[in-house]
Amino acid sequence: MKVPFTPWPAELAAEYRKQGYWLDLPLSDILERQVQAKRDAIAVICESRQVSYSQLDIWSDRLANYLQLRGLQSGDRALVQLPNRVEFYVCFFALLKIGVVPVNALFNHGRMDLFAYANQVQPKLLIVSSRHSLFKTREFCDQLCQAVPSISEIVVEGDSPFGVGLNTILSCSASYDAPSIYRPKPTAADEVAFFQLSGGSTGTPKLIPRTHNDYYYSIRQSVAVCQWNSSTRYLCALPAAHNFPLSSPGALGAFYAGGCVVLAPDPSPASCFKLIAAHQVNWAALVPPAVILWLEFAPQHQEALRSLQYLQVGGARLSEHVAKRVEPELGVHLQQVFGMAEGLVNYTRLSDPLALRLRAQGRPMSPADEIRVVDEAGLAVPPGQTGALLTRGPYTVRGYFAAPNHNALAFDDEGFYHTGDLVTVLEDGSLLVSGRIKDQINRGGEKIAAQEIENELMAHPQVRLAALLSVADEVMGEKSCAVLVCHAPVPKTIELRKYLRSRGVADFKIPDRFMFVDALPLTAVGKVDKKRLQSQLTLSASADRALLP
Ligand code: OOB
Repeated sequence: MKVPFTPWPAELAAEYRKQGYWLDLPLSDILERQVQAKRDAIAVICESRQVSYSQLDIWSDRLANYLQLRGLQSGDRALVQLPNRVEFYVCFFALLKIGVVPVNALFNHGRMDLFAYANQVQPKLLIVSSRHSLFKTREFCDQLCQAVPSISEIVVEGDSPFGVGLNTILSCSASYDAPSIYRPKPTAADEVAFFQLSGGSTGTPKLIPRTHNDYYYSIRQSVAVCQWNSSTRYLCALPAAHNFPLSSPGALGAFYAGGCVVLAPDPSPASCFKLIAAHQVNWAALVPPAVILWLEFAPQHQEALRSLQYLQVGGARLSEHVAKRVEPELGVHLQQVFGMAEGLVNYTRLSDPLALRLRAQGRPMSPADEIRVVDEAGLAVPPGQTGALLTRGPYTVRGYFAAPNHNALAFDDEGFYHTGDLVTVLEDGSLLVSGRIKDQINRGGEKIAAQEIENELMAHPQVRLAALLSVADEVMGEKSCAVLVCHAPVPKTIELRKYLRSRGVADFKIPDRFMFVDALPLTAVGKVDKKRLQSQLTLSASADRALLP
């Protein structure tokens, strides 16, 4: 059974093929072509393991065969949550090979997120890691299986008292090598390959169906723009499943170019600097808060960064003040990246003058990316003025998975995706990101949908009204602040945090601050007036006085 998605109009699809954007090749071709071209080259370095392209292929074949023997079929869905280890790519390619469509949850996602994804896609297969606190015992897994009865197969990375061990499958050559059992008819490239995760602004996280054709194009075009080749040694320190380190150009770009991916467990300088030195890394990608940590750490460790030539920064706005320090203090060339899991990715070009690379967040990577910047009435604003960014193109999706009501708001009649970002277009087409109209907090690149947390807070018996807002933070860029109207006795913040955790809210989504007020400003129709509240909060923060009357 095919996974449904909103297709591109037929005449545009034909045009994308004609222009060579869509090649009608499955994403698994990325691995296959390197197995042909340079099978013994190292594809991934993960701790002490140096894994060649052919090893990646053999392992993903074994897992594909195993899953096929267990009855998984093209069109079935999987929920995968793995840390930054080579097993992530093994699973990614194995599932591509048999056409099983995964949601790759980020490793810091919590119970609430996993339930929401599983409920939406009804997976047959769960691939998780016992390195995650939720999967050290079988308790949560049992709850998930009970709530989502479609789950029939559980594979666990790491030592585990439940499920089938991933390493057992990968090392079992006798059972799963013999002439590839799977070799299914290749998945059509205009079908869904996997789901990306939306940063979200609504109550339930939205899933983004990415097709082989559109995603493969975004990878090839990223590789071209960033001029990657087989000498590229890319440090993957951001969560491997995120669109930025996966495809911008990310690990898949490195594989496509025949380069090497060096996996770091996290982006801290303590984890990354020694890996950069040990493996002669020349490209890395970070979110702005990690850049600040690198800048602090660098003076005593300058030697470690000798091989690093390019540093990509994206996921959240990099302040010009921090941007200015990057090249002289880290000795690298800065590239800003403004992308989104829905598609559009903007890069500053390697040849852009420094002043532009410090100021702008890049320009669309494809000549076929269409950009509109509009005012509140939906009318185009002149260049140089700020407006809401809309986009469509050969790798920007036309709809979220199974979300017709939200799609009607997020995509217009002409298929433009309303990104929720406020931008200014410069003369050369570069974009400056100046703000946001979507109800989201961008906490150092990690996105929090305000409504999701407000709903959780309002489920607390003492909370009458809740609004989650963004507050400026020097390191994180933004942090979250919950403004609450409560019944007496007002709950303690420690209790509210505990309560949210007990409901499965991931740590990074727990409000950094709480404020208790008597009333919240309301709009004419009686909804919380978040715009007014946000400006009151911003004003009071800058004047450093009490928040609200
Ligand atoms: C990336 O993807 P998502 O889906 O986690 O988040 C997308 C949103 C954008 O709509 C924008 O609000 C924000 O994150 N954003 C930036 C930014 N890059 C992303 N805001 C300001 N400056 C930037 N450079 O975050 C993502 C996907 C692919 C590549 C890079 C980032």
